[in-house]
Amino acid sequence: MEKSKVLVVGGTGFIGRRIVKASLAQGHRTFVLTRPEMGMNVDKLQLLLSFKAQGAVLVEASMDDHQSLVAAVRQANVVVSAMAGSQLLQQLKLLEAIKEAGNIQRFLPSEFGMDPARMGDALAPGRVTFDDKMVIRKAIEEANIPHTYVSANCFAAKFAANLSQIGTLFPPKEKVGVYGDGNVKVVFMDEDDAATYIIKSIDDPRTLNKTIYLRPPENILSQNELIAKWEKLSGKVLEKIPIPSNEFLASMEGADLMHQIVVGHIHHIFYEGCLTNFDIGDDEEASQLYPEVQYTRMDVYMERYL
Ligand code: GFR
Repeated sequence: MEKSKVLVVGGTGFIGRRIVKASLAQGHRTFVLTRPEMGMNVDKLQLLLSFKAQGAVLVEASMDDHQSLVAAVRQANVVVSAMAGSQLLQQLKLLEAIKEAGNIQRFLPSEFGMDPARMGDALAPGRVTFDDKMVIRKAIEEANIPHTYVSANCFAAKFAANLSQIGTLFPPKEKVGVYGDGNVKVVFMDEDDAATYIIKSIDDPRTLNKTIYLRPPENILSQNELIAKWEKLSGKVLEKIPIPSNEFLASMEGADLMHQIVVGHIHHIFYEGCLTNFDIGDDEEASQLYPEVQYTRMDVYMERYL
């Protein structure tokens, strides 16, 4: 059987660029949408040129030009969207193009975090991202578009390296804030591994019309376990500052919008345990589907920060 052809939308973003690389690495003919909305972002342009040099085909289209999107979609069998959180609803336009093109065998909308279907009671203002993702899911299902939803949990660059401290990407040097008792289980993912699993799932009949959770067993860790791994690596013991739930939530008051969003998300993940407080049931777990993937453990991931 011929390998599916993949169109990546949002291919220059944090996760999208890794999806492009994984698609090329797994031998798929890979198309990357280039949008005039990019404007003068020269870093994005140069990244696109590097994809082209690696064999990807750049396809020009605009979210505001339906026919250009239809033409782009017609070149592929699979569409993977990694559009940014602020652009999620623009995927409705992409979906219109997929409907008209009629050739798409699988659509993966931009998700790649918590499972939005489980976030119906999420806190404002952070809940907008889950609400938008559910709008897209509803439109996909109403149009009977074959799909796969990927819940990729916590990307390590944003949640492991910083020991989940807000507002920094570096490991803390002296003190670390601990959410509650620090024992709630969270799932951390190497971003490149996430992209590898995402591309593996695109033409797998077992993932058709399902949610696939990236939950490799050795990366299911509590914040305390994550901190202990870093302490062992760095040879330095950190001072632990416990943050009670009510105190943490109170820090939202009067804070800027971005901070309120982050606090809400962290509360769901580290106090409520929204990534691990359910069984996967009839859906699928990636490391079980693809045991051949040697996923990155968090101690190995964090070595680069030493
Ligand atoms: C841990 O510190 C931060 C984390 C930070 O200082 C700034 C941003 C982040 C987070 C965002 C918090 O709102 O990076 C991703 C985002 C949290 C988020 C996680 C949003 C939606 C999700 O589905 C998700 O799944 C784990």
